[in-house]
Amino acid sequence: MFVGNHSEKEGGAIHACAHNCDLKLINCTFAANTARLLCGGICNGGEGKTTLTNCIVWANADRAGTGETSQLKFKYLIASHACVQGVSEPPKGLGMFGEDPLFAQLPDDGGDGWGDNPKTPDIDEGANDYFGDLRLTAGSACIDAGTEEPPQLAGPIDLDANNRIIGPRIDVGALEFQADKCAGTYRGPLSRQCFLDLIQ
Ligand SMILES: [Ca+2]
Ligand SMILES: [Ca+2]
Ligand SMILES: [Ca+2]
Repeated sequence: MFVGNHSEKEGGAIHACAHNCDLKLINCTFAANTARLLCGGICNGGEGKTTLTNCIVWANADRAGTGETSQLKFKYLIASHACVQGVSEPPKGLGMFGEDPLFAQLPDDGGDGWGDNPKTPDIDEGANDYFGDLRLTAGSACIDAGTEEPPQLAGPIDLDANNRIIGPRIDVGALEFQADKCAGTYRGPLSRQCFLDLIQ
């Protein structure tokens, strides 16, 4: 899980700047990372391959906004079942889809960036950072949308220590959707068992 990281140059979440660096990313979530210049998400600036399997790359931002190029920068990409914001149509988008993952709560940097800016010693810009809740909610296109065979490196449990696979297939992202632990606001069709606390 990579959230709320910032780069003053490129690659807010990851910047692989070595000449020949292969990145292999499996069942990771990259959300709301920022770069002052290019690519708030994952930047592989060299000749190496970027392999993206069952990953979410969403709401990362650079000076151009939050489109596809603000999420990923690469020379060679092998994508499979990857949810990437702003992804363009195939063939460029092969292996990727661009539906909103419907996180429970989006991160929010409070409008003044992530972390404390050392150039303003009187203000702690990190005090208002909120890293969100990046669990999937009902109706998310990432639920059961991972590879047919779960990658071996995904392991038996997710980042919340719940079973890595619930339902017919592994989910896309770092956290498997928990049908009986839905949190936050209901935003999708009621297609599976889901318990909500209703105030009124
Ligand atoms: Ca902040
Ligand atoms: Ca400061
Ligand atoms: Ca699943």
